[in-house]
Amino acid sequence: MQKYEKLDKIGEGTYGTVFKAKNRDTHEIVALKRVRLDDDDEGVPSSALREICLLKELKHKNIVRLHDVLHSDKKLTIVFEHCDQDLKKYFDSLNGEIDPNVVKSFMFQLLRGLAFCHSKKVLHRDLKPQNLLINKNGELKLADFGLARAFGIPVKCYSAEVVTLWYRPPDVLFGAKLYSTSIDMWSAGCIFAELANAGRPLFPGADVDDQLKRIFKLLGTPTEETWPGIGALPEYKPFPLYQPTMPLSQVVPKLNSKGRDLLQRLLVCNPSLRISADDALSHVYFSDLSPALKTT
Ligand code: Z3R
Repeated sequence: MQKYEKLDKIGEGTYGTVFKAKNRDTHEIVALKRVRLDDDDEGVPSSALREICLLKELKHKNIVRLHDVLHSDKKLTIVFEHCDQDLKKYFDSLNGEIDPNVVKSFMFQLLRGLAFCHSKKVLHRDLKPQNLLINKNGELKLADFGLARAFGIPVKCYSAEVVTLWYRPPDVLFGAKLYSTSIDMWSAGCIFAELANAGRPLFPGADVDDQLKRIFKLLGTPTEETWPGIGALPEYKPFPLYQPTMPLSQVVPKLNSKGRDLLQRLLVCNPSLRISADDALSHVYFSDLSPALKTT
């Protein structure tokens, strides 16, 4: 830890506090994430350490680089690339307006980061605006990839803040334990709608029941016909049979019809029918994205 000079606190994540810091030798600015585990006295499980070390190899322009893992005195600090701000803070600066080209660019970069990690069989499992980081030059990077598998997703953050349910798909809300890449695609859909609405969350549920009710009221309640096996999920309970009500044109009025089509393919209750990150990147919504952005 002598290697880094701690500067200001930049965030409170699910697993611990994030600080801006400077490498004393290279003067490089980094983000230090001090991970606190439920059972601090037990030290860091070796399985978690192995998982985290594997994440050092996950190198992509849309993934926040994991530079180093510091483990001493049973404490764990992860050294990440530093970015200017997170998407949550960016939303707060918007005053309710966002350029549709920025929505498209951020969404493309989010999907490109997801496609890369999914191709390596790494899931995020807790995507939300707070772990999407952006730089002044318009780059977007996904933070905390793979940490959920290493540490699990707690009910409460270490700071006693409740972990948000807003980006969780219905299969996970019904207790599905066999996670697949489709979990991140649902979260990407929720974030897409939130981007298009300049930071207004799509499904701001207060608890699991309220979360599912908000989803089904918009998309219609799934049945054994639309989602075979739904009734066998560990925490399944029946809901009123809502019919899809509002057209998406009223939910995301600023998003064009191509964007709404992509959103519709992300927000599919049956996880096996949700679009993949690779297919989403080829969607016609992105056909007019500036070629410079597609290659950077
Ligand atoms: C890695 C992991 C989590 C975070 C990292 C890097 N950087 C973060 S959170 C961050 C957050 C801000 S600036 C940098 S904020 O000022 O917008 N809250």
